[in-house]
Amino acid sequence: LDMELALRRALDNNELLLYYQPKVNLHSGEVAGAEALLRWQRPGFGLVYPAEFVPVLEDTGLIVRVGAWIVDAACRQIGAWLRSDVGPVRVAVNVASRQFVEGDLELTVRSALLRHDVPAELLELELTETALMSNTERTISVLSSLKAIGIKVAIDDFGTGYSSLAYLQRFPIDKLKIDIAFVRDITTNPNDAAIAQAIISMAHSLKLRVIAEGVETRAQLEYLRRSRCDEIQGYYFSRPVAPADLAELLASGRGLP
Ligand code: G
Ligand code: G
Ligand code: MN
Ligand code: NA
Repeated sequence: LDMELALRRALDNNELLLYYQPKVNLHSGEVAGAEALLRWQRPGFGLVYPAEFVPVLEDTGLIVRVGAWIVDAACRQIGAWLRSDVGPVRVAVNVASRQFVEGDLELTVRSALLRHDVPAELLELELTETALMSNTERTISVLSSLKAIGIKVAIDDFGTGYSSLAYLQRFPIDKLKIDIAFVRDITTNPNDAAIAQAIISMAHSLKLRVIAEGVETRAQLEYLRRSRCDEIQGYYFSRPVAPADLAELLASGRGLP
């Protein structure tokens, strides 16, 4: 309850902020965009990570208001970069199931793009398989409208839910994000490697792009590159960083060695 009250205040007091973790294209070695990740600068507690409070946001329904703030903050950042030396950066935002059902996600996204004068192509939404499956009709309808204006859609934590790729094909999606669970031991566990490779090849057959998350080592990266994975994200290249640090990284032109 304390946490819920504190979170209600957090939004009004500007205590929430977004960090950005770069995604790298495995074919070109260049930064392909970034994922926005929520942080809470909680007075007296320091920087608090989402594992500690996103579940509370979801359980209380606060995620709908906070989620709208996240979309707006991400678009504001995209716009600021776009009109600076940094240039266009595609940013992925995590969206929770309740945002599709209780909030007007389509209006939220459209107004944020308009307000910050940002092309839809620079915004990507990440949603989990579970979110996709929990309110199928409503979710498909919202995603279709957003896709029609140019928004990209990725399925997060892929492989941990219960959807088949054949079923997923019915949804307007562009990309699959292989869950960290299959990446962690990809070079040592043949089962994980087989699952990752199956996801990559089936995704490509369905004309979807594939990104692997949680890449921490050169060996994992090379394995994924040999498996024709399109992008990676993980501590090996960069942790999630503050906006100024991402801008600096982009300005340096740093890519994969
Ligand atoms: O940044 P970190 O690795 O601690 O994130 C942990 C979890 O919190 C991830 O599953 C991530 O999807 C979730 N998360 C982070 N930022 C957001 C956000 O902006 N919205 C939602 N719904 N979840 C988020
Ligand atoms: O939205 P999603 O569940 O994909 O959130 C990504 C989460 O994974 C974030 O909490 C982020 O901090 C975390 N993460 C990103 N890269 C790595 C990594 O290389 N290793 C580990 N263990 N976690 C990572
Ligand atoms: Mn994500
Ligand atoms: Na994920």
